[in-house]
This record gives sequence, structure tokens and C-alpha cells, in this order.
Amino acid sequence: MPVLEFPDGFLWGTATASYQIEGSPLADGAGPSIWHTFAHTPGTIHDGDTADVTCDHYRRYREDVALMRELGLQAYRFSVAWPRVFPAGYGDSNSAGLAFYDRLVDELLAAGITPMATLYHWDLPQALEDEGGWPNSDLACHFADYAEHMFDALGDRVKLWITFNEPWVFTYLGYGLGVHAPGTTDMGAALKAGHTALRAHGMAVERFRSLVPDGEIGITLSVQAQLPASDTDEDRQAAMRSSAFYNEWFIEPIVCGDYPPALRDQFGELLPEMGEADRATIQRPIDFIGLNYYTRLLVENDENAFLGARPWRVPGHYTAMDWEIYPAGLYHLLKTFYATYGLPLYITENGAGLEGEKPGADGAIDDVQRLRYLQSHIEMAHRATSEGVDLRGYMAWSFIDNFEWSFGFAKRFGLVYCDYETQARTPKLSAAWYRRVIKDNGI
Ligand code: IFM
Repeated sequence: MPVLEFPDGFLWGTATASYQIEGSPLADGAGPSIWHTFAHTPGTIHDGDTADVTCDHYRRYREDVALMRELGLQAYRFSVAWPRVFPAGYGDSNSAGLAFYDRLVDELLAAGITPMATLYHWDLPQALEDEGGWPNSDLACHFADYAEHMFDALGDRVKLWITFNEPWVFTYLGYGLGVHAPGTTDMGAALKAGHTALRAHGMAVERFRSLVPDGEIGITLSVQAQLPASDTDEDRQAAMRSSAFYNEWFIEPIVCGDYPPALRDQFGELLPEMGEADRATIQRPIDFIGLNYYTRLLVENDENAFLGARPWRVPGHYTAMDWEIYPAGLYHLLKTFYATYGLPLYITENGAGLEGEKPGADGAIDDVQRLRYLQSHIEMAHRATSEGVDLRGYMAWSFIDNFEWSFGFAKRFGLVYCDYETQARTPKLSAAWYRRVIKDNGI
């Protein structure tokens, strides 16, 4: 009998993303994505890594699903690579690319694993970037057409859908800071990209309702607990501004119909207007919010800093991503999001990125640090559910070590170790522990 038992029907799983694990990015007629282009541009990725092979999941998915079954996973969150299905982003579809996801879903269902599909985890068809990328408002229609194609193809078997993974990351890091694909450095472009993504999200949700009436759809956000460095009013206000930008940029328009006022104050006319037509498109009811939680951000008021909020680095425990391990932040966010938006929640990612992991002499990988990370966060998730938060599931990031974007293969997040030379898969200690959590429905 677990001490911390989760509600009946709580869904335990793991998550991955197409470009990070699949490999074979151009196979069977797929078009290149912006990440393919970016990773092949010298100087963009640690050690010049690319995801041309990564975990070779495109060819080894059967073996991977068999392993998921052995680990007792109840759910698996994966993403679809848009350029496999529409190599040019729109127009002619590529049935061979779609067939991969069709086979994957059948394999999952045969293994008794609930699929949760994300439509966009950052691998935009390069052809669409060539037409201006996300700042080009036409992309909203192309995304909705692609989404419709996927609902049509998989909606009979996939009932849990996510439109976008972490829109803050692919718009701000991709178009604002330029450290992610496509590598643009223009805040105005990032804000326009965000607006197109919001419209694309709303249009996809509308099509979903008629095509998959018995399914549920939501969006996944990257969130950090934004906390004031002190108890002063000034620092509290700074934390609120920081939260508006990092946590609320996308959810406020979707649930409440407009951008947070702090964003308008910060960006002025650079932030697109929320006209009536756009509001109606964006503010469509969704079924849940997905939260990806890894760390907190502590800020103090500083009028010279971005958003008037200067981040603090405090002594503590950090993962190899230099992200502070702060489980209470997850509790704080679950409570805040549920109180503010009143929607069911999923933790769609949570995990620890570590460096230097390798099998010991006995072949085992004793990732005690990851195990402790997961345990402490699951405890906080439990605390939130026991106080009435409607949390529906937990997806550990990640099923397997994979291509960590600009960090390449330097950081490992997997519950399963991937030997990139041999492609051998070895479940780590955390995987064995997680299996038990799932079996007991708690800790
Ligand atoms: O690997 C990423 C994932 O693609 C999106 N969320 C954060 C993870 C760890 O950085």
C-alpha cells in the first residue's frame, strides 16, 4: 500500500519529441525541418551534434514500445514531425511519413499504452520558414490543415492531443534570442510568432471538436515558479511581471482572451493587438493544460533589467542544466494554475538532465539523483492532488536519453540509457523505481 496514493485513473507515463529521438529525418519522403537546418549549421549545437540518428526510434519504435510495456508505462506522450506528413508544410501530404505514426499508435495500443500526441514540438517544415516562419500569420491556416489531417488519420485511436509544446520556448528562444531554430534575433518577430501560434492553436481546437468529439485537447506550457527574492512589494511585483512573461503569455489569451497587461507594458506596440476576430479564434475552450516543470526563477525588482526583474542565483542543488532543483515550485504552480484557470492539469514533462552518466562495471546505471528528483516532484504533485487540484497524469521527461537541442547529446534526461554507438537501451535505476510507482499508483 503506497503512503502517497494518487486518485484512481491517474495516468503515468513518459514523454519524448520527434526530432529528439526519431533520427532518419529525411526518410520516406520527409522534408527537412528548421531543426535539421539549424543543427547542420556550424556553431549552433554543442560539439556539432545533429539528430540525424539520435536514438534511431524511427526504425526501432517496436523495440521501444516493448520496453515501455516492460516498464509498466500507462501512457506515452510523443510528437508528430510535421515535415514527415507535409514535406513542404502544406499541399501534398506524404502517406509514408504518416504511416510511421499510424504504426506507432497501433503498437502502443496493442501494448496497452495510452497515446498522447503533440502536434508541434518545434520541428517546423523548413519550407514554411522560407515563407517567413511563425511570424508569418499564414502559418496558422497551414497548421490547422495539418492538425485536421492528423485528427482525421489518428483521431479514431488517439484521444489525448496537445496542439503546441512550449510556445514560449520556440517563439522566444527561436525568434527572439536565436539560440534555437531558426536562429532569429528579433523580439518583434518572436511576439508575432507567438500570436500566429495562438491563432493556429485556436483553429486546430475548432477542427478537433467535430473530428474527434470524444477526445480531449490542450496545450503544453513551459512553466517556472516565479518567486520574489524578498517579501517586499517591489520584489513581488517583479515576480508577477516575470510570471506574466514566462508563464502566462500564452494561457491568458486562450482562457481569458487577452495578453497579460505586464506584456503590453513591457513590449508596447511590438506586441500584436488582440482584435475581436483573433480573440474569438484563440479563446476557444480547451480540455486541459499541460505543464512542463523543471525549476523556479527567483527575481528581485531592478528597473534596469528585462521586465524590471533581475534573476537571482541562490545556493542549492542544481542539475547539469544549471536548473535549481526546487520541487515546491511544482506544488505552487499546480495550485496557482488550477485556482486561476480552473482546468484539469497534466504534468506533461518533469525530469533531471544529468551529465557523465554511463553504465558501471555491472552494466547498471544508478541514477540516484534523477530518482530523487522524480520522487520529490511526485510528492509535490501528490500534495496538490490531495488538496483538490484536478491533476490527471504525470509524464516523466524522458523515456530515453536524446538530443537535447543546443546541448546536443551532452545532457541525458532518460529513464532509459541510450548508447548512441550501439543503440543499446538500458533501463536506469530510476526506470525500475518508476515502474514500482506506476504499479502502486503512488509512492
Ligand atoms: O528536452 C526538452 C523538451 O524538448 C522540452 N522541454 C524541456 C526538455 C528539457 O530541456
